[in-house]
Amino acid sequence: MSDKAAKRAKFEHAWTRIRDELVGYAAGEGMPKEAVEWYTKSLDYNVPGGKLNRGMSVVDTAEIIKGAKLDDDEYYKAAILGWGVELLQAFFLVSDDIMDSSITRRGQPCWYRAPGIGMIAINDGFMLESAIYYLIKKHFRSEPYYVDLLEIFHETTFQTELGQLIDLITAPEDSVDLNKFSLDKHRLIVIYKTAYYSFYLPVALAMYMSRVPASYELDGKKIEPYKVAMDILIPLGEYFQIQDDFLDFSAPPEILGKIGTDIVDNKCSWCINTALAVVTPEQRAVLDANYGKKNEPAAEQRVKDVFEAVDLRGRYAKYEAEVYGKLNALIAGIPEGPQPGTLKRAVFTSFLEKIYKRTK
Ligand code: DMA
Ligand code: MG
Ligand code: MG
Ligand code: MG
Repeated sequence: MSDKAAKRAKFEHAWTRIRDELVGYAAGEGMPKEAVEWYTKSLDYNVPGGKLNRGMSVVDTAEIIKGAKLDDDEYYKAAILGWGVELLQAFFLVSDDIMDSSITRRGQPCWYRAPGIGMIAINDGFMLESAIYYLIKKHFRSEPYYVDLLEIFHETTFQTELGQLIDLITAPEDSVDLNKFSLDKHRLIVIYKTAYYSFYLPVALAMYMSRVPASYELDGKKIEPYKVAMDILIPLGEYFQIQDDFLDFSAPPEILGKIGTDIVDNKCSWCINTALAVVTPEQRAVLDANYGKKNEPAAEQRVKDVFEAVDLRGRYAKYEAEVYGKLNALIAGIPEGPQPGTLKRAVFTSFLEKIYKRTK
């Protein structure tokens, strides 16, 4: 087994324990067998099947900050926070797929489309979120940073929901107006809907757990490590969502695990914004007439043809090479010393390497 596969297996093993704690709670409350089985099925279906970048970044960050292997207790604590991020993600995805009318996720039907589920999926989403706070209370209640954990989960949840709101109201179902899109609007949407919870949250959780203080001195300079982390993780998250937008258009669903819906859903995505900046008047007319059209596969195909004609793939490759250089330069500028318990550049390079040139 490769090092990477072993790490993933260890993290997945922690999930079986966490899942049993959650199911045990529902059973211990005297819930009927059917309810316990329903919750178990929802947890199994929605939480563990993804790439686990977010969750494993909590463990990786804690280890990098410590500068040594985590002991068993430290590992399990970091894994609980990591799976907390994955639970939050599962909650967002279950609801996102309903709101985006998506078909598949992680190579299987979206939860609300799975047999016998339907709109009960909304409550299942809430129960995925509530699991986070059950776990944190159980395992971190007596830690001095308990309130920090609660606050960061709550704040990033609120930020993500604001992001989802602007994502959705910028994409009305019944009125397509491409003049309303811009890369500035896109940046605001993706920072709120993706960057805070996917990038800042995992790293900040590991920093709290590792007792990284709000500020410290390095070579006579005052460092505010949470701010330093935010300043690099937000652009990293923006890059990640641009990848998501590009893959929505370009990736084969059998590799991506989901069928793209951005064109049909009238989304203010990186693809449409990038195309709008370079199209001819004729191509623009095609986009105006065919973007955001439901149940019209031919219309979606015409939009895709324009995306190909303006070489969106080449433009994306150029963007990715450039942003990779810029992010590495930003990371190189992060002040770091040898002291354990302080921020290290490897936290960010490790995260960047997880996503660079991803195809799913
Ligand atoms: C993802 O936006 C944001 C959240 C908070 C789930 P999206 O709809 O582009 O995600 P996906 O492409 O995975 O449906
Ligand atoms: Mg979606
Ligand atoms: Mg969405
Ligand atoms: Mg997407």
